[in-house]
Amino acid sequence: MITLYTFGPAMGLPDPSPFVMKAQTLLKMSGQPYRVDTKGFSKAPKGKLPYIDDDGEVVADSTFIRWHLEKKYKIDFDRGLGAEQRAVAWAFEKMAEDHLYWALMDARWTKDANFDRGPRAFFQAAPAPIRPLIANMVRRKVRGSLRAHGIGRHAQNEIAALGARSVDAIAGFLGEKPFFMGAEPLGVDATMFAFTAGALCPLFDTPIRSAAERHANLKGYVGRMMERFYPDFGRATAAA
Ligand SMILES: N[C@@H](CCC(=O)N[C@@H](CS)C(=O)NCC(=O)O)C(=O)O
Repeated sequence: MITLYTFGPAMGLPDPSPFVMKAQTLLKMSGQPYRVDTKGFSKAPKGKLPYIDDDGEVVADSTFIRWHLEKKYKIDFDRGLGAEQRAVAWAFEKMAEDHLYWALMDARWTKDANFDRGPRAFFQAAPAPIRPLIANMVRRKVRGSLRAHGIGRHAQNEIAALGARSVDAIAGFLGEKPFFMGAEPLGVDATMFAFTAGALCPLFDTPIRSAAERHANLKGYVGRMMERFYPDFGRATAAA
């Protein structure tokens, strides 16, 4: 049985991490049985979630999880795509993961009001007297990562403009198609869904969210993916 290590539902999303949502959606697409464990962060082999334990074989990183599922269970998450479409799918995934992700991190972690509405809750388990210290320490670490990436050297409005441009690109390529590459969801949809849902997250006040909300096709797409892969969660969130 596969165990997927996650943060657990938060911020109105199946998981606050788009990488965890991507891995979980890939597992759902694979049809393999799996269970979720929200207590594995401290043992994460690369210091990040997600990772899986597949009968003793530990695989860290959402892309390596995908490759593991493809190899071990003979799944082609790109089935039906030609070389050009596979290249487009890969390029969009990496745009979301290595570019849009950082713009979303900047919006969630460096803007005080957004931090208070979202990430601050991660520190609830820490003892009250040191909670603000830990939260500030982790925020400093995130700022350091943003600077090391490079995007953190820009002004907040410049970062948001870059993120919004990626959201526009996702909306432009999706167009009127039901899923990213056509009529049926493929591996790239796990990523596009996760990051688009993150961009649309109503908790956060950000120009990236405003950019995403201007695209009706993105909202429809997230709704379709939610209905297909997280029907109970989607309905419960809509009711709330
Ligand atoms: N390349 C990794 C990225 C995973 C990642 O960045 N996870 C974040 C959550 S979104 C994390 O665990 N961060 C904790 C940390 O950096 O301390 C993947 O595809 O799985």
